[in-house]
Amino acid sequence: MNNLTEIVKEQLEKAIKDRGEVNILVAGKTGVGKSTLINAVFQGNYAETGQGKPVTQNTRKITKEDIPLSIYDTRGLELKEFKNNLKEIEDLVKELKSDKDPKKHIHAAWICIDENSRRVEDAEIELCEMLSNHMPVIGVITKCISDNDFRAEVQNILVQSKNVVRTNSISRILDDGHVIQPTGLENLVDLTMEVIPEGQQKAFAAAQKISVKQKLNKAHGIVAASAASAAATGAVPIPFSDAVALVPIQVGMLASITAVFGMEIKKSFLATLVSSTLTGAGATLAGKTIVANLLKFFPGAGSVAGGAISASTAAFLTTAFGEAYIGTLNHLTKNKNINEIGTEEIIKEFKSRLKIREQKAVN
Ligand SMILES: Nc1nc2c(ncn2[C@@H]2O[C@H](COP(=O)(O)OP(=O)(O)O)[C@@H](O)[C@H]2O)c(=O)[nH]1
Ligand SMILES: [Mg+2]
Repeated sequence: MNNLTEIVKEQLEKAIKDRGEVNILVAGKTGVGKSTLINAVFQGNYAETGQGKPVTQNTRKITKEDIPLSIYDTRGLELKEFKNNLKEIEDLVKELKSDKDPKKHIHAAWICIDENSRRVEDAEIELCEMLSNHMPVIGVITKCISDNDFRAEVQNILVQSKNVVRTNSISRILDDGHVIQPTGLENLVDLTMEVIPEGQQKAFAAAQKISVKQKLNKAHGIVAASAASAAATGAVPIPFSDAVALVPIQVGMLASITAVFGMEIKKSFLATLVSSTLTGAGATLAGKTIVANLLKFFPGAGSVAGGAISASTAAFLTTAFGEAYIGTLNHLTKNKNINEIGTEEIIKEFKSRLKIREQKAVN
């Protein structure tokens, strides 16, 4: 298959599938700050996208197009009939868990408790006990101002929880003029990443907007895996004419990095990115052009003998190409939301990073 359009389409589908999906249950009394927390942590204003789909009397499933996350928003813990409510939640959790596809399971739960209440309710204790039989549970103290040992108390009471995190989702000015900044959100993201299954981690890294570090971690992993595939292609030196085999690897790598950064990826964007750096214009790919382009960007790459590149050179070129792309997205997301960055801007930055390397190596 030598057609770039087809390669892009196929690799894009693969990248999205490989990123997977993650489902988080967020529970707590009405008013504790669940919606505010969800909006502070995740891309896409989940809590503002209407009501979501009711799945039990007090639980709604909220999804957003292009974001690989579903939130199960659970209310009604303050009601007298909370035991019924708990039973409904457990039935739902068990039903989802019985699905063979791990994408359907709920992968972690956040039980939210308002710090100002200074109290853990029976409903929250029972919910934690029940949920922890099915998934990792994290206690989230919301609207935090001063701890006064409340965190330790919650940790003692919610014994089955993996951890208890103090958070504040929005900045707020107190009566005395003191400003309380958002806190604890990165900690919550890091701890959640630790407890969810490996297969959900890329989706979680993509969906959250708090930690660039988590996105970078996953992106570097993608580059390493792609470099290994490139090396495998060249177990014996790859003749230039066969270097076309590297294109799906490179395209897949760029698609996966884009996906893990949580950016909407369009076919046209990827095709332009690849053709303007790697393959040149034209639908038919030539191995010679690809190698020439890669070597132009990374002239110190290694052995190129007899019209072939070695496995380690293929791996090196793939790593360098991928890392330049990670650097591009990392740089551009410093001042802008990922989905506000234009295609031209990304291509310009990516090319300039490749050029910088080219010049460095020459001088
Ligand atoms: N200061 C502060 N206020 C918050 C925080 N989270 C929520 N709130 C406020 O508490 C109220 C209820 O929040 P909401 O997210 O709707 O609660 P939910 O019913 O649990 O979804 C709103 O007025 C929020 O602005 C927080 O972390 N800090
Ligand atoms: Mg709400």
